[in-house]
Amino acid sequence: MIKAVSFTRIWSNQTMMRALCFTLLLGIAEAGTNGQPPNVLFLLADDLRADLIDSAASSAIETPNLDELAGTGMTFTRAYCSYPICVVSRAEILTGQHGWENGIDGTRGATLRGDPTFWPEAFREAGYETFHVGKWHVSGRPSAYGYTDVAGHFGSGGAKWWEPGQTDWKGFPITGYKGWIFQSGDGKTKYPELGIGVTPDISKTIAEAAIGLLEQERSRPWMMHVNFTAPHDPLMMPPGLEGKHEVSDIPLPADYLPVHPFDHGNFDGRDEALLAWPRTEDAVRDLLRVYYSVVDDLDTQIGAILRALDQSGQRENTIIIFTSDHGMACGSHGLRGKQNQYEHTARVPMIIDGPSIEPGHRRDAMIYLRELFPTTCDLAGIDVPDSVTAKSFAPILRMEEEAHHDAIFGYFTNTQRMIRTDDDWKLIVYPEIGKTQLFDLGNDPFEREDLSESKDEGVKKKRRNLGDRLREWRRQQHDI
Ligand SMILES: [Ca+2]
Repeated sequence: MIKAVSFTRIWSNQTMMRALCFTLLLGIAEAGTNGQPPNVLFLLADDLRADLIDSAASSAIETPNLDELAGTGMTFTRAYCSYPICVVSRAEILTGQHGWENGIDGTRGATLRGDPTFWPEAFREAGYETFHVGKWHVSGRPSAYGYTDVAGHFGSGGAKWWEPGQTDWKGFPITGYKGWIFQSGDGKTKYPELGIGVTPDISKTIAEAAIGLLEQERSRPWMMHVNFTAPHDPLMMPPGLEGKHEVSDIPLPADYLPVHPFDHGNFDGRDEALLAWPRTEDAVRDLLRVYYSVVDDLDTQIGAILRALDQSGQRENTIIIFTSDHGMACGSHGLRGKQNQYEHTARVPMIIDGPSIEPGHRRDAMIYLRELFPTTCDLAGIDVPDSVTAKSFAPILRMEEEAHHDAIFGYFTNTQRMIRTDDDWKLIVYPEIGKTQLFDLGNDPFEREDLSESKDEGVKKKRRNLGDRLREWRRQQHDI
């Protein structure tokens, strides 16, 4: 238990100091159970496809702990990221703003614009303790974003910690998380003994850090962000799961293709280089075998965190959110990586459990990840900061409303723009190559048939309508 001990020690020293001098009175509405403000436990996966955790929609794997959470909470079947890479998506989550508002947008720049209030900052200002655990993938340190304490902080450790010869499960040189290590929140203390880069048991390490925090007595409400690295590459087989999935048992995705039919704007990207072209059936099955195993382990570790929350006696008064920063192709549409607008990547898993949330409901209201920030403020009775432009979907959680948006918009660099409408149609444009795709998601949920050249009058009208709406949105965003 060396890991748990070291994280607990880091945490304890910082928190004891703060507890001694902290006398802020809570200005929070009575939004939780017994008049107590609710805690917020935010569990964020990394590159996790939404279709893997939804047992009600016949998932390819079993995720008993997340299924249990879905049973007590609410599942959103049409939750979306705005921009399918880690940094931009996480910046949207933390600011409650679109990337073109906060400046971390992957198209026009990567410098934070304005002075937005960050998600944990809003809760800290309201009297919460706010914890960061796990992957840190925005600039600076968590303390600059409103986190009062850090445990199990996994971030870039600099060139010193890069070890040549590190490989993924297949023996290929790793290209992601080079030299990342666990460290203290201020980065001054490093823990290379816990592993350099992504390790086979990293989800367990992160979960243990979160559990260490949950086991602490505290007198104030808290928000905890637990950012896993799973199932981001490099994929490593978690201990004990080596034989769980056999390549021959893995079905190919319904949208499998050996090669994407055109350059969608990221053919030369790092993610696409992780799997040889063409993507053979066996290579995709083998990739999915280890990807599924990493998700199995993620589910187990989330189960451990939820058991610790149960044992702490705080479950009843905690809002629990499980989601991912975006999805992943893993062989779907001939792609390996994110950086695309298909459902397997743009859509994210989303389960929300908590006080006053009706158990076991599935909602098809269309929501964005960045809307979690104002939604949790709403649920906790905290004023939404002025800088937040995203719209709370708390009325959906409270069963007061059915619909939230009638269209969702996505983007990636200058190469992809997308609109997905409430009536299940999607238009993707690739401005730099003059290409358009149109999908009837109601009849073609796996986006296998591009209808953009259809002669059917109804379909042509749909294409014009979606094209007009997407252009109008782009004009509003000063994108064209
Ligand atoms: Ca990611």
